[in-house]
Amino acid sequence: MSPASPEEVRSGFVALVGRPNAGKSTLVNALAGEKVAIVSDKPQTTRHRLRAIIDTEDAQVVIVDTPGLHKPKDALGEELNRSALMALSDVDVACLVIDATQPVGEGDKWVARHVAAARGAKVLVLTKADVKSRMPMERRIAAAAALGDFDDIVVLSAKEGFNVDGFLAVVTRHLPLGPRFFPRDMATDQPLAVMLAEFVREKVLLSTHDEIPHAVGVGIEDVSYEEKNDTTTVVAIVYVERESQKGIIIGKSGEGVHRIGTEARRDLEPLLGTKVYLDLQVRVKKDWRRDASQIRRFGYGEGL
Ligand SMILES: Nc1nc2c(ncn2[C@@H]2O[C@H](COP(=O)(O)OP(=O)(O)OP(=O)(O)O)[C@@H](O)[C@H]2O)c(=O)[nH]1
Ligand SMILES: [Mg+2]
Repeated sequence: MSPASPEEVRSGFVALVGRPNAGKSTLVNALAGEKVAIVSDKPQTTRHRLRAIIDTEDAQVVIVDTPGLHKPKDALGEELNRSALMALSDVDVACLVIDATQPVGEGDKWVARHVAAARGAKVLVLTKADVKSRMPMERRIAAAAALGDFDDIVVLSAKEGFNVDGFLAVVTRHLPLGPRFFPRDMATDQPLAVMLAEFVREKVLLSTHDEIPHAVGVGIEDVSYEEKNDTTTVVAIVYVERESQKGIIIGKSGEGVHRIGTEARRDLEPLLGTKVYLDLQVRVKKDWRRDASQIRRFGYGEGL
């Protein structure tokens, strides 16, 4: 192979696909070295495709995070799956991300078939290697490896940072030589308003249970900066599907929404680099998850 010219680096796109909760977004953040994707213990946390750009001296790896593939129950679920599968259509490397703590199931087989049909190299990634399990790791690897024909298999823990660099080295090897696709200092392709909305939604996910996390959509209504006190005012609307859900989020004497606001501000301030005043309102938008135009308005799935 001829040596790279100064402008040429290993560059290309690497998609992470897998079942909900496998640890895709946690891996994206570990690779980026900063928070670009939201993470929670609730399935279907990620609702749109997003790119994190990992730039080094001799490579630019664009990691594509996707919504977890699952059996859809509504228009939102269908849109999330569509967006994840579309991400596979034109990447240099397709990674099947499996939670090593869970038995391999029918859902994984279904995802694996889509990965097999992708054009690029195929990498199997077993995450959560830090979690102790009665089944030895060799058997867990063997069960996952039977899902397809993989160019490489990587075992890692995004939470502990174990073998995250190893993963990056493996996928980089599969990328062609070429120009960088993005500016070198760009961490993600997500617009600021999307990140603000997602960071707020993460805090709602972390503080709610049962059906509520899935019923929540967040929109940013206004962002304005005031130099005098170096403060950005963010007006965010948390939408739910029912009055009862609204009450639960707001909580007794507004405690719930207050806590969400405090936690969200902690993430928004480093993102904006200013103090933040967060005006958080909760509104009902009945059955929005069945309304394709509303799903698009939130920017979920393929977005606007
Ligand atoms: N112990 C451990 N937990 C992890 C690891 N990676 C992710 N998790 C946890 O697994 C849960 C799901 O992580 P996410 O990164 O949101 O999973 P995801 O695959 O992006 O999920 P969706 O967006 O719903 O498809 C969270 O509670 C994470 O903290 C890991 O390496 N070790
Ligand atoms: Mg995710």
